[in-house]
Amino acid sequence: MLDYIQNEIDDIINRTLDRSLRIAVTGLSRSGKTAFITSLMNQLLNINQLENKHLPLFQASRNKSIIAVKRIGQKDLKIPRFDYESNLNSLMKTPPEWPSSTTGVSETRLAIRYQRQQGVMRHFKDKSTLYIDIFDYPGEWLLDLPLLSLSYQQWSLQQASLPIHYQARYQALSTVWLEKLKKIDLTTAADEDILAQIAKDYTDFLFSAKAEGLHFIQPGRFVLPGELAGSPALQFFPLIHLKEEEWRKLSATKKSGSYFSVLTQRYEFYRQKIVKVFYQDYFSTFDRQVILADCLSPLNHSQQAFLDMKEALQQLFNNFHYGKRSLLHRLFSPNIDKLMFIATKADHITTDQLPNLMSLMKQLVQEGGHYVAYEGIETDYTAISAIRATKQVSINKDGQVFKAIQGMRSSDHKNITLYPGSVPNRLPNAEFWDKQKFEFDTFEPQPLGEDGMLPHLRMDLVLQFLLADKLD
Ligand SMILES: Nc1nc2c(ncn2[C@@H]2O[C@H](COP(=O)(O)OP(=O)(O)OP(=O)(O)O)[C@@H](O)[C@H]2O)c(=O)[nH]1
Ligand SMILES: [Mg+2]
Repeated sequence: MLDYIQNEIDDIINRTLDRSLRIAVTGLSRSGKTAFITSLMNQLLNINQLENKHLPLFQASRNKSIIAVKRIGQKDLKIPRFDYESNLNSLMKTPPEWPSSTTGVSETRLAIRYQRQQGVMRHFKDKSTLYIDIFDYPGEWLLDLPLLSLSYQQWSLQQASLPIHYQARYQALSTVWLEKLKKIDLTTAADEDILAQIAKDYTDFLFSAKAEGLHFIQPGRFVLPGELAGSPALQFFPLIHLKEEEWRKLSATKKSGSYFSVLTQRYEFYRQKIVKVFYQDYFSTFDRQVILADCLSPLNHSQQAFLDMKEALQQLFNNFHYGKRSLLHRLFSPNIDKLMFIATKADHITTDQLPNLMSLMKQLVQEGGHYVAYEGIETDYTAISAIRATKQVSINKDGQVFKAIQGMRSSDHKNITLYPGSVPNRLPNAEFWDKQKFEFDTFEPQPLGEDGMLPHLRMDLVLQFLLADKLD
């Protein structure tokens, strides 16, 4: 009888101790979100492998307090499962391949069964479960958040006055749709076919901007429409040729069924029914957030690419700051207590350059005073590689020892050794690209270890930051 009561008590306590955590993984397209989620799951699911020495900086791994980790059914049945298995299969191919770029939303839920370490409850030798929910989505959709605070006119004017380094490239790419747009009289009755045609040309323009590595692809769904492909919701475009005076006139005499009124309606529909709903569903209820940024690829590419990334990141920080007056806060009041800025793909540099990379990331975040808005939230900065593609090696050249990286180059499947150069610890100016060479190739991911674990760099630091206090 006493046993029974004890079990009952334990049960009640355990249930009340169960916790859940929704983690938002935020980052521009190609910043490494899918690789990050795949690695995070892989590290946790294999945490109890014998001789696991992969996560020395994660306390729960060190003291072996995690009993088991399982992937369990997610709460929202409408959303596809995060395709962990297929990502792992790609990584296990010979030669290994990176998981594909994400085309829609997916979700995963992990249950971490662990032995409590601290607090009054430890006397009950209780075990608890921490549930973590993570979802993945295409980075392109993130930059749509600003649309929520912009009217059709404001958005069009903004598109017409993008930063100067965009202007030239946009103009080169954008003539076809714009020429067609200029020919239509916006006060006349809208022809669906013509709208569909111009929207297609506009979408082609966005695709070429994307192919050039530009980040300001708005609206994001145009290049990754999912189930909305071909729908009128995605058949509008910014009226960048109109002056303010023309906007005033058109708005005053808005004729129902005219091009102007149909386009305005579609923009509003996109804003309210697509962008807002996406943020409501996925970003309003998370508890902790990581913001991933690939600072190295643009550094490798050109000053142009670096400026573009900086611009897009600033937009992201504007959207995701938590000041009371921020758009995100006003609309959804998310309540997060921890935030980590993560420079990804750090296996592209030698480990002595990691402090510089972190410092560069910090500068990107803090420029413009964005960090003030994170006050009250525990914030940290780090540099990681979710899935390592290179090894760190030392080279002896004429008696001198140099650090270098070694990996299988994707383009020709050759094992190469190189010194990529030093990472600037401050935001670089044009001189950096003139004088200093910073170089790396794209590498194939390293094969999985025999223990089934993905090789990584400092994922344990991230796990410690995100989960440690919930597993105490
Ligand atoms: N060397 C190295 N490359 C990485 C790492 N993580 C990601 N990459 C590279 O970056 C590419 C993009 O990574 P993803 O994880 O697909 O990026 P994403 O943010 O999910 O991109 P979208 O789904 O397009 O938004 C990969 O295909 C790899 O080439 C890493 O840890 N090391
Ligand atoms: Mg992805």
